[in-house]
Order: sequence, then C-alpha cells, then structure tokens
Amino acid sequence: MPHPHRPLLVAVLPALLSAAACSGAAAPQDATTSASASASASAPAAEAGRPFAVTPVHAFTEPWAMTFLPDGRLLVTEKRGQLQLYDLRAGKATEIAGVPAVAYGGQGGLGDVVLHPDFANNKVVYLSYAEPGDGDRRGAAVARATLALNAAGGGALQDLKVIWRQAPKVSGQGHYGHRIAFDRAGKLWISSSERQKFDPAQDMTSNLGKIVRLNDDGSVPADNPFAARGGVASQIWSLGHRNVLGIAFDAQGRLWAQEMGPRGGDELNLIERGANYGWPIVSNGDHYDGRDIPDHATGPQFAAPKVSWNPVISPAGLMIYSGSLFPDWKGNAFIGGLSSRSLVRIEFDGSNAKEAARYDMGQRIREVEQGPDGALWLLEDGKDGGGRLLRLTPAA
Ligand SMILES: [Ca+2]
Ligand SMILES: [Ca+2]
Repeated sequence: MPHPHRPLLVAVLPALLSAAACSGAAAPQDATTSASASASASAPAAEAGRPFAVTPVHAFTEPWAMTFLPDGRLLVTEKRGQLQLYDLRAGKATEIAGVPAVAYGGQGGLGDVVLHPDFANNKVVYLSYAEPGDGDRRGAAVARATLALNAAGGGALQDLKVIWRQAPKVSGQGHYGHRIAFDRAGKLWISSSERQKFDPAQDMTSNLGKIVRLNDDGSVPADNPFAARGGVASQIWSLGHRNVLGIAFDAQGRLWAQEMGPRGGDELNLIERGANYGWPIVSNGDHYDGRDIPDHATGPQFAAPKVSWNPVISPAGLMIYSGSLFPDWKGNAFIGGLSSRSLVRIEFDGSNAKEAARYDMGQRIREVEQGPDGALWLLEDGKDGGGRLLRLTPAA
C-alpha cells in the first residue's frame, strides 16, 4: 500500500511562507502590492469562475478538521484516528501519539481539533471523536489533553481526559456532529447531532440534537438556559438540531451553525439562547423516503433558518473570515460543501444572511480554516478521492 501522505508542495509555497515569516510588513496579504512582486509574479492563476488561485499543499487520508498552531504548523485530524502535525516549511506530516481509540465507520471517527484560547501558555487541545460503547452503541465524545511537542517535530497528547459525551450512546454510524468552538469568554461549545434518531432532538433528557455550552473543563456554566433542570439538560444551549457540522462565532460574538438537513433542508442558523430549531417537527426539506415534514413557516414557535438550501449543498466546515488577504470578504462566512463539491460564501446583513457565491472545487470539501497568512485553507473530504490540503490566495 502506498504511503498515504504524498507531498504535493509546489515551488511557490515555500516562497510565500518565508515571506510571511521574515517580515510582518511583507506578509502575504501584501501579495497584491508591489511589496512582494516576486510572490505575486509566481502565484498560480485562478481557474475560470473562481476569484482565487488554488495551491494543493499536501494529501491526507480522509482528513476531517484542522487548526493552526501559533508557530504556523497545522494540526490535521484524519477520520481513521490519526492526528497529524503538518510542518508547512518542511512539507512533512508527523503523527501525534496518544489519540484515544475511535469508532471509525460511516460518518464516525476522529473529528474536530481546536486549541484552548490560552493554548500559547497551557498547550491544551480539544479533540472530538466517535467513541465506542457496549455492543454496537457509539457516541460522540470530547477530550482535552496537553500537546507535548518534541524537538524532532513530533509530539504526544498527555493527561488526556474525556470531558463530555453524547448521552445516550446509540446504534448506527451517522450524525455525530461534534464540532467544537470557543467563544471570546472562553466557553466551550459543541454541536451534538441527533445520531439519525430524530426525536431525541426534542428530548431534554438527551443531549442528542443539541448545541451545548460548557466551561473549558467540561463543567456546566451556572447561567446556561436550562441549568436548573440538572442532568444533561443543564448542558443545552439550543435544541431541535439535526446534523450540525459547522459552528463559528462572528466578530460580534454571535454563534452561527450550519445544519445538514433532510432532502432539500440544509440550513444556516443564528443560534439564540434556549431556542428550539424545530427538528424533526419542522423542516423546509422532507424525509428521504418522500414523507412530508411541515415547513418552518407552519411552526412559528421554532427558530427558522437564515439560509435554507434546496437543492442541498451538504454543508461541512464553517469559518467566518477576519483576515485582510481577501479584504472584500472580511466578515463573510465560508462553508465547505460535500455533495455540492463547492466552497460557499455567505454575506451577512444584520441578522440576515444569504449565499453570495458558490465556487466549484471539484471535490467534497470537509473543512475550511483561515490561516495566519489570511489565506483560506481547505481540506477535501477524501471519501472518494481527494483528501488534499488546499491553500486559496487572491488570483494573480
Ligand atoms: Ca478547524
Ligand atoms: Ca418540508
């Protein structure tokens, strides 16, 4: 079997990275100015219909999520259970030891990776994954651990502790969700999807089909909307969710979540405290077997999506851009599309949102991240080909 990590570094990338490292004034956001004419002269050109150039950087095996370390290296999860530390300068991925066993299969495996807001000092990282249980039962789990890096370019997770679990664990291999985000106050947010079991999304004795809010150690904040109910209800911030594969905070501190809906029912939601988003009682889509689900307009007690897609895009990673390399896109959201094999750009107007553009990427896009260079970084899903790390920069 060939080695799964084929280096695809192209000649232009080291030049761009060294420009970023050597001088703040010559950072890549200046690539469109004369300050780094050599970089823009050698930048790849955009393909028709896309206002950016795409540089393939590396190939991973079924990558799922990524996050940049303060030193510019990249942590990438691979669904089968590997956590890779990718050094962009060396073009080399090294596996991090100490990842817990994951239930790989279907939509399950190793999931998200994010840094603690104070990572620079405490080196704490968070991982989500499908955790095996009794028999065929499984559930999403979130663990925190200390990332101990070594001089050889690798490292290990130490003092790993599971701080949250889906309850109950159920059969099946779908709809784990398990995206993680921190807000500016340091609270930990997790999307907990409904495991393809429908009704638990409305059941407050289960944390399936919910978005949960926790302290960074997994304890429950006393000011959560259902804290007084105790149990898993105390974790819940919002309910009535199906499969939430992207959560992100905007510059105002508002939480946005995208939701993979049933047939014709993908959503982008603005997440409000204690709100019920209606699944499986209402949806602008319908069941895959053709049975009707009443639309959102019939259930005004449920929070309606800000954007609804039919046909669907199959939204995966979500990122809200704050960089300056693409100045026109500051504050826009970017969604990776799986079945739509696209990158979707969202513009906001107050609390409203709309799809502003959809860029054909030719592969299922699983993850979107903003790099320290202000570039857009994507991970192809790798389910049926692909699996590449891509860097998007303004077209030359
Ligand atoms: Ca990420
Ligand atoms: Ca419907």
